[in-house]
Amino acid sequence: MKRTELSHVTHTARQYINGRWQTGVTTGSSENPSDTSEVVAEYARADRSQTEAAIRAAADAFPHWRRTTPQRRADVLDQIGSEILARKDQLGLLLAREEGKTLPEAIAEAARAGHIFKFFAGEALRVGGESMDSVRPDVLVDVTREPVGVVGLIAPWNFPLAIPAWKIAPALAYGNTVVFKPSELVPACGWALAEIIARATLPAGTFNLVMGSGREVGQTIVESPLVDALSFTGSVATGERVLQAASARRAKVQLEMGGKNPLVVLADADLDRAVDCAVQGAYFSAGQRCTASSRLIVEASVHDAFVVRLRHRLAALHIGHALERGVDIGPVVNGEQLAQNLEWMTIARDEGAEHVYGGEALQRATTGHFMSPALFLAKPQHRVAREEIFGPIACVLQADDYEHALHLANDTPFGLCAGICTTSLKYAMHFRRHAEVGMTMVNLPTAGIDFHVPFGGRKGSSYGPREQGRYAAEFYTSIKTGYMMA
Ligand code: UN1
Repeated sequence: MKRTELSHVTHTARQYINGRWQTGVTTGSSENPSDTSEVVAEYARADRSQTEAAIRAAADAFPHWRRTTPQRRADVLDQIGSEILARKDQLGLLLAREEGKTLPEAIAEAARAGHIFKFFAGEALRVGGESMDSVRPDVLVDVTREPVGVVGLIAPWNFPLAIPAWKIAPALAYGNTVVFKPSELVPACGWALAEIIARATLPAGTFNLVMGSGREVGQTIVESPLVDALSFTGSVATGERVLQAASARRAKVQLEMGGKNPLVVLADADLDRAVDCAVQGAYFSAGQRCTASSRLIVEASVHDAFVVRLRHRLAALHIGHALERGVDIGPVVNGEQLAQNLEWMTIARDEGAEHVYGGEALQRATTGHFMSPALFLAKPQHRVAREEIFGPIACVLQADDYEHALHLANDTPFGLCAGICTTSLKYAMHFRRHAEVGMTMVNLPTAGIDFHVPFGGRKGSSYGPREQGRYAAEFYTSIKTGYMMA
């Protein structure tokens, strides 16, 4: 294992409020899920009043930031993007230590965050509108976009750089001011991002970082009348609460929540490719992605061959310390998640799903939350085939034919993404049209998406306008229609 000095350092992560680094009311710590003896960060935790101070700072900064020129906003975002890209190895190392993603995956995520800032630097210069003739004589009509105001951004732990980036970058690009709360499991990643943003010399209050519990910090952001828009990525249960609170006070809201994404494998698929898609989509990042393919829906005639090959591939995967070279899957994020995953193993067995492989807690040289990837043969009504697990556990459902596979794919309360492996253009095209999801993938894993196109789902997975790409403007701006006598 390659060990550098940086791979052991404990960071002191402070909050960034109104242009100043601040300690919190309490402190917390984050640990390395690959080696729980290692403290990654001691971080400042806010209470309600410190969170309110950050919100007020953002509200005070808004009138100025909204009037900055697109060039100024583009320069700021470009600078942030450049610094992230220049430091992607270091940021990736921090991410791998704090979240447990393998180092190559973590570095790729850091790079993704940099590219997102660069993309929105360009978008800041391209905020356009429409102009048209009125239905009345001699009247002009135009449609313009304006920033929404203060946006509260609540991010999860599983993409601790990319998801904050795809919320913060468009928020700033379109002239909003930000209160950002990272997950308590990954405060150092949130702080590292904030440090880079702080160096871009934004006016005080334009960007604020507050850390702490969802119950105190998150709830204060969600309920504050000064927060005009809320973007949340996380669990369905929390998302529901955010939605209730936001709609009660009519704040604009965007939610990205769970998934139980299908990967359909048809009889005519390139089976090696299909197994690759399943391994990558279901198990990489320890299955801790809302885009994970946790339901593998396989046509009967290739079912057994697919399961044999997949089982073989799973047995060959290396599970271990996220910084170790050659490791395919790191630990799961914490002890609670591991216990929950192991509980799912019991649930699946008890309800009659057939256990094919894995699902054991693993011992390694360091004490970490390691588990082997698990595979079940399930029935559509099994909980293991219906509920989001957020771990390296997937199940195979057998389908009689394409129509049955499509029916199974859509038979879920979720609708984030859906994949199909086939060599038939007819089925690929039909699936793209009829899958009840926000994103479809043909002969590709369901997880691992591009940063410059819309991201989001339907049904129970998402609420509100899409994130990412040019569509991010729908959430981060408000439309104004202007009429003028010519
Ligand atoms: C990806 O699959 O590349 O929480 C991104 C998640 C998603 C992001 C997935 N919001 O897993």
